[in-house]
Amino acid sequence: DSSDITEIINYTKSNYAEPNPEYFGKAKDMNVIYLHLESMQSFLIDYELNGQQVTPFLNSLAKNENTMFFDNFYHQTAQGKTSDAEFMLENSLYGLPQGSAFITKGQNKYEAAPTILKDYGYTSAVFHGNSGTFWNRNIIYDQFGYDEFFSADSYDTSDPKNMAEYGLLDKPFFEQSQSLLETLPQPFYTKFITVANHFPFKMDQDLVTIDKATTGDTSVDNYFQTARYADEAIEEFFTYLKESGLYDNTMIVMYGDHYGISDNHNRAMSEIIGEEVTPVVNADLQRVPLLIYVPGMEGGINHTYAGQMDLLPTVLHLLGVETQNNIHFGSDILSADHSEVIPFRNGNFVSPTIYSLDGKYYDRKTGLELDPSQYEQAEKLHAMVQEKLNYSDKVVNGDLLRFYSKDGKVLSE
Ligand code: GP9
Ligand code: MN
Repeated sequence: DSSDITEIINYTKSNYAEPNPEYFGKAKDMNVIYLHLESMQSFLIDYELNGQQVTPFLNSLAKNENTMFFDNFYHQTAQGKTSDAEFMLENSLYGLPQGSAFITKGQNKYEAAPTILKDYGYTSAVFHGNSGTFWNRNIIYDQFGYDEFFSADSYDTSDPKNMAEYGLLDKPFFEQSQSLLETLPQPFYTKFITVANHFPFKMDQDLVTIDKATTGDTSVDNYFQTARYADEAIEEFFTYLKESGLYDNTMIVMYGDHYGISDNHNRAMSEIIGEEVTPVVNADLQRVPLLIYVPGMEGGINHTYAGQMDLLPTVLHLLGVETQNNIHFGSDILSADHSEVIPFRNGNFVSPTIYSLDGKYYDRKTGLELDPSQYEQAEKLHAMVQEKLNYSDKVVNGDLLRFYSKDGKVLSE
């Protein structure tokens, strides 16, 4: 009931991270474009396969002077996969331990990014070349406050050559999205969901521009071809953004949604990365790229530990939007108060010092099990992670945002 929300507000307020004055409002009034990079993992950045870069365009962006590249950014998804990633970045609430909140909590009340930004004059839209009912998107996007959802019906999907298993291939998708994007009044808040780099990473061999890997594990070997295709599609979209002028007044956020290669493929992955996939290495394989481009912002490589839960407060602060009254369980990555303990949905966590993985603690530096003298610190972090997940679950399971109003006051039933 509404007393629960008071407890939650006290919790999120005590975890609030003040914006960094150096970055607050750096993207004020700019458009926002999110590029949802299906199954893109961080190990691909600067990886060379047979002497060739797999993602040359993303690699160049990671070094772009106005782009910040976060190389310790973790996905925090569970069974809800893509939908969990979206759920977190729109709400800074955790997905559920089982199933997909998009499906089971599609009718909840939310205070999501599109709703927050409406007060700042933003129009919002999602672009995705798959059926609108997939992951229950057509229902939950309304609850998030999205003005438009351009799904498969808005695209020409008649040429089978243009189709991937989950909808329109990325190149025709971005190309056809241009005229749809131009219908939106500015400033806009938008998200483009790609699909070509999706398990099992099969692609028409006429479209590939890089050889497969040769581990003998088909999904791993194919992964490089679809990732390269996605990289080229993003580059084409950037070319359009530059030509249309949007590049000069748009913040572009690119994030990998979750792993592409599961731990069923550790044998082949150890061949790819040249080391054994230990528990700690496996945890680090859950890193996904995060790149934030803001015109005029000083970029660089940022090593801060962070996760998908942290995106919303980070993006809102860049837009100059205060969040101290919001119920967010992540924290602004650029803030001095940002928490570098990154929970996974199963209660595991990573941090710059200690990893907690399936009931064991590890020293991040050595990759070995933690010395018992440090258990106390680890237990503390463990309890903190559990508490955070529990509070977030309370909000989602109890539909508690019904009792929340945006000025931070509690509404009665
Ligand atoms: C489908 C796409 C894939 O529309 O977003 O979702 P996933 O299988 O990655 O969760
Ligand atoms: Mn996905």
